[in-house]
Amino acid sequence: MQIPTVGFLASYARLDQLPSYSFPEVAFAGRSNVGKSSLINALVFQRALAQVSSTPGRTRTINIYPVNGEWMLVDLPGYGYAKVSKQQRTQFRQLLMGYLLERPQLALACLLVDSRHDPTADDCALIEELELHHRTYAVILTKADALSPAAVDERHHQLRHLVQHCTGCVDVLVTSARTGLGRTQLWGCIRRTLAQYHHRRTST
Ligand SMILES: Nc1nc2c(ncn2[C@@H]2O[C@H](COP(=O)(O)OP(=O)(O)OP(=O)(O)O)[C@@H](O)[C@H]2O)c(=O)[nH]1
Ligand SMILES: [Mg+2]
Repeated sequence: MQIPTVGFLASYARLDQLPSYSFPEVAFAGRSNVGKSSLINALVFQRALAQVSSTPGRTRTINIYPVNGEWMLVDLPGYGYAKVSKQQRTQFRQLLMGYLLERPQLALACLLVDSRHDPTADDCALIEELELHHRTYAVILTKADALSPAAVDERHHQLRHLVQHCTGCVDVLVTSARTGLGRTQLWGCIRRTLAQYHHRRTST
């Protein structure tokens, strides 16, 4: 695979600060500590493009990374982190949901779910919201290296079953940022979705 050219555009703490270009965006969302920033780094073969931390709640802004001058990778703040104030949690949630449900440039939302655990109530609520808003999304299981292949298969089956009637879900993928598992499949999913996004825009 050709190594992509990736940069850093900026971090945004407010929705009204986001740029209004015509580049499509692929965003990584999911509960705090699920591995969003790590998977972004693995996807583009970088060690420290997006900040990774063992402390949950690390990513607090919307961070945008241009890829090959063609599209934007977007790292989002995580949800479900208990150790922030109620006011901060509401703020993060408004930023996240405002972005995921209303951003016109969003071509694909990658919803990351920890393969070691059942999807949380927040994960399921987000899937419902994405469906209601007719967004295109993929469910991405993370940290598959931490489980046996049989347990990963079981979780994969569970998540495919969960979204079997969802019209906006284009894929359910198994990944590990640590081993690179699923990277090729994730690239395939992104390429297909971007092609469809361009097709939709030029045919309307
Ligand atoms: N075993 C394993 N651990 C991982 C993997 N990906 C991430 N981690 C670990 O999970 C922790 C959180 O990773 P991050 O990438 O910072 O997670 P995040 O979702 O961006 O977290 P927030 O920004 O806090 O929402 C770190 O300790 C990572 O080393 C993986 O594929 N396998
Ligand atoms: Mg992060």
